[in-house]
Amino acid sequence: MDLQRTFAIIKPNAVRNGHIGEIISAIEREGFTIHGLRMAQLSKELVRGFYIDHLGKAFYPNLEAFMLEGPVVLMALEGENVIARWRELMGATDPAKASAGTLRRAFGEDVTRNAVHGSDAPETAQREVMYFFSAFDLV
Ligand code: DAT
Ligand code: MG
Repeated sequence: MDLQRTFAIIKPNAVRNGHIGEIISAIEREGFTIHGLRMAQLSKELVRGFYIDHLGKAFYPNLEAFMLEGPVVLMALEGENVIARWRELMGATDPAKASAGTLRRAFGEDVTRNAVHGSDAPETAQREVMYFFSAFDLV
């Protein structure tokens, strides 16, 4: 038993293309509990702080511009081994390499515009949930 929490984002392309419902359906079908959820239009500062580990990388400017293109859906998810299972449901970072049936394969356009985010470890999950949600927002 390892009941975990993770942080997920439905990125601007998936929101704009009308895939919020399908992505949330996949989350519910998988049996994860949504304990925080809200929409936001991110700012440069918020994106920088969120992707702090990628700030100096060559792809960062494109990533930042993409994340500012439109509103996103922010979610805190809970479930058995949810960190790895949500990443499995998302698929590989590059949609072209993601397995059939994954969200990035279905809704991603390229490695930058890959439709969804998921934390990669318990420490980052904790940091990312607290970055966007106050305790008050979490049920
Ligand atoms: P993931 O989102 O699968 O955890 P990551 O943490 O390595 O991947 O990178 C964060 C985001 O940055 C990723 O979702 C899309 C973008 N990114 C990563 N590698 C990239 C690359 N080589 N070219 C363009 N964008 C990239
Ligand atoms: Mg990552």
